[in-house]
Amino acid sequence: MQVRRYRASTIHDAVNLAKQELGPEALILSTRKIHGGKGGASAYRTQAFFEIAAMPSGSQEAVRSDSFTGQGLMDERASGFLGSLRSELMSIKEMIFLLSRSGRLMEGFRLNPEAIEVYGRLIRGGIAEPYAQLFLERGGAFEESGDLPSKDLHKRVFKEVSKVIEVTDPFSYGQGQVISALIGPTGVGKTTTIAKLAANLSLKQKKSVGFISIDNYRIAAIDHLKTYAGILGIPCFAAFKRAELEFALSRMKDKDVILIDTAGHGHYDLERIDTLRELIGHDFPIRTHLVLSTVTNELEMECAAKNFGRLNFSSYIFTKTDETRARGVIINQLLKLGMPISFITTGQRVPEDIFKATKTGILRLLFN
Ligand SMILES: Nc1nc2c(ncn2[C@@H]2O[C@H](COP(=O)(O)OP(=O)(O)O)[C@@H](O)[C@H]2O)c(=O)[nH]1
Ligand SMILES: [Mg+2]
Repeated sequence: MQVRRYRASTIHDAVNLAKQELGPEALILSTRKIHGGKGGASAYRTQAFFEIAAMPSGSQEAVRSDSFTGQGLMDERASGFLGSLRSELMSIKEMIFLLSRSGRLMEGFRLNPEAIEVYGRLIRGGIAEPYAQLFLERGGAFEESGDLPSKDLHKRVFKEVSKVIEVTDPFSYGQGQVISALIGPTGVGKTTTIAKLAANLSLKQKKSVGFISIDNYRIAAIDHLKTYAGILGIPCFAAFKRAELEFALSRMKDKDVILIDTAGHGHYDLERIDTLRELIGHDFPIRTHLVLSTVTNELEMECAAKNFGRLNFSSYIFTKTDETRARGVIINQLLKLGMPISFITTGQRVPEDIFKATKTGILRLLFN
């Protein structure tokens, strides 16, 4: 099958022409901007226009022989591009998706065709477009000399991603008792995460653990925590007021770790967030950790982080990573509001579906 070329004043129009003729799954082999004035189709003599090379999907063999004999239409860069296409098998649909988001990256993609594959992985992983571009640039993807094998480019770019990830272990602060409160919007998985943490701390690490619930707005919610407390043999106190919190803490001062479950607040409900701050934000040595679900809309996530910031949280816990492939929202959030990550949860099973945040663990979650 011959490689065909399509010209139009925009890339989208050229892609559409190819799609009409070769079908929706056609493969885009190369794209280039041609500046008007030097011949070419008369309609484009004075203006810049775009030219794409495309072929129907499933005809890679034919193209490979084209490039071996030198009779094909691809230049060196296009065949490099084809290499990345072979591994990714991008359909026109996917290319349109990438091109529509890439804007000025097109020039960079032509300089280094491998970059498009890496870019595709970042975008499909949920990393926002400007950040994907930032990571590519930091990884040297668009430098003329950066014609390194794709594997190296992946490595360099992922290394740049890993540089923005900061991790922390809330349960290794000094020698004394650790008191951790999980805060965050309703339904993100706070209570479930507390149960997972408690099971791992008490069963695996042999630490003594206590629970406090200050879920004072939904009275039934304490039952949820109490159920886990019963199963794990962990004491559980309810505390709605400062005196009750003081009492609970004094009763459990011999525990290695106290985990505090809090009411799920609407993150716009600043009044309730402030009530919680009044209760736990004073002289108690309580560290707060913000629980965010990775399936939450990103603007909402950002807003939740800002509003719960009133409680001076010291780490993020990201939940429900099993429910999305776009886990790059974690990186987007870190770039917007930098803060270390302590834990990631990966499902509903207690206690299995949780892991302590590490740079490699998070990279694996994002790109494997
Ligand atoms: N798929 C998935 N579901 C989770 C995860 N963590 C919690 N959940 C579920 O999310 C729902 C709300 O959890 P819950 O702990 O009650 O949230 P809370 O309101 O923040 O305390 C429950 O059905 C949990 O089983 C997770 O990592 N993955
Ligand atoms: Mg709860």
